[in-house]
Amino acid sequence: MRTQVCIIGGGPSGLLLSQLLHNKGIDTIILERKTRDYVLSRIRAGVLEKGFVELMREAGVGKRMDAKSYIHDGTVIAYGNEEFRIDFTAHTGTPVVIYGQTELTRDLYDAREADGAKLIFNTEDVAIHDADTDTPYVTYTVGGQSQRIDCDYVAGCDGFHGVSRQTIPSSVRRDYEKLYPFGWLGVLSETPPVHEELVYSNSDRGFALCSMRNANLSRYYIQCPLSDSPDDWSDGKFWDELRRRLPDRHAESLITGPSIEKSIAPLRSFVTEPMRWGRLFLCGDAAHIVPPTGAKGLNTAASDIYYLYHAMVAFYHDKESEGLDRYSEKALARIWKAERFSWWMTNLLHRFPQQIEFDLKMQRADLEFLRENEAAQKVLAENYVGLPF
Ligand code: RFL
Ligand code: PHB
Repeated sequence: MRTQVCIIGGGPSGLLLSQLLHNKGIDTIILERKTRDYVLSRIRAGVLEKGFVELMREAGVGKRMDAKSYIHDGTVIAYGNEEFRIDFTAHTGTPVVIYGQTELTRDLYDAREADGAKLIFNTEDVAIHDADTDTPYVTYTVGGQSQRIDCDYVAGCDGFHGVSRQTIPSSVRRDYEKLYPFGWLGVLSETPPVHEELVYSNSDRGFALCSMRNANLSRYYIQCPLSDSPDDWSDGKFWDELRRRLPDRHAESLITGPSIEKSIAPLRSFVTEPMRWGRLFLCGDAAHIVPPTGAKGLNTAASDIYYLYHAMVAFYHDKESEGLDRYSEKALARIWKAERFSWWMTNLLHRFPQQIEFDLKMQRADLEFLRENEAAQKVLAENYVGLPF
């Protein structure tokens, strides 16, 4: 088989790139290790930046998102029993959009399938060959049969555990990583959200986040030890712990119900450089991970896709290769700023095992400064709604 761009990974990054390129007459094949249902069962992001929303619209897949999403003009930050609000729209003119990654991925699959896209599921042993030459190709196995795809370019959109990043020789690649000494236990429940906006809470017992997908679907998270498993947390134990980590007024109005999903995610900051090796381009989680505290993961994937899509269109339509040559540099410049913001939000809001009294005083001073200082709130708002592409 032959295609112009072989895309490894059928998550949001791979699907969005494929859809955008297809609209510009550029042919792609997507190889996905799992099934569509499996990809759609992963509950992940919920907050979209304007840039992501605009890219979905540009891809022609914004209709359901525009009808079903919620606009949030601000967020609540709590510490102990105190709370304050940061008004994104007042500070930046831009709100954020609440629309689940599951829904967005479903929209992209529906659009790709309606266009007859070449989407190959259950692929095994995917390997990228000769990416540093002009004739790269990808091999894989499906249903016991070995296959080969020749292509102009490979887009590595296969997430943190994929093969694309590993294809870049260690003599070329440099990884930067920070692991945090806790995870997030997430619960999805068919209950009305405790508040109309997200609540990020720093409590003595650890971090908690109240988020949502719609008027009757709530998403809650609490910081937990990495050694915990979801089985250690009955629904009752989770709700009790969440209540204890929220200001009284939210704890009292929290409506609980059975969980419909419960999982633990470790927290990590990670960046690999460069994001391009020859004809291989890394996008999204394949190249970088942020701790979810700033809601940046999926949104950083969107800026990668934006740069790569425009670079590929310039190359195929106008024989202009500068965008491809500068892809890694441009993508990384934005990524590092999102890394900084996510790291800062994580430090501001979590309890760390090694924290001494002094560190706690610093955290509290940081929160009080943010509460009182308009300029500090503006900085948070600008980062939260997304820096320009
Ligand atoms: P994905 O979604 O991991 O998709 C990669 C796909 O590649 C496939 N794959 C392979 N396919 C073929 N061959 C191989 N060898 C392969 N290896 C892997 C996988 O099966 C998968 O389908 O990466 P992508 O597309 O780059 O998307 C990234 C986002 O999923 C991720 O950044 C966000 O979910 C992060 N994130 C959040 N981001 C936000 O912007 N806002 C949020 O509010 C937000 N909340 C979150 C989050 C992530 C979380 N977890 C669980 C890590 C909340 C949580 C709890
Ligand atoms: C979510 O709704 O899943 C969510 C929202 C905000 C975050 C992280 C996750 O910072």
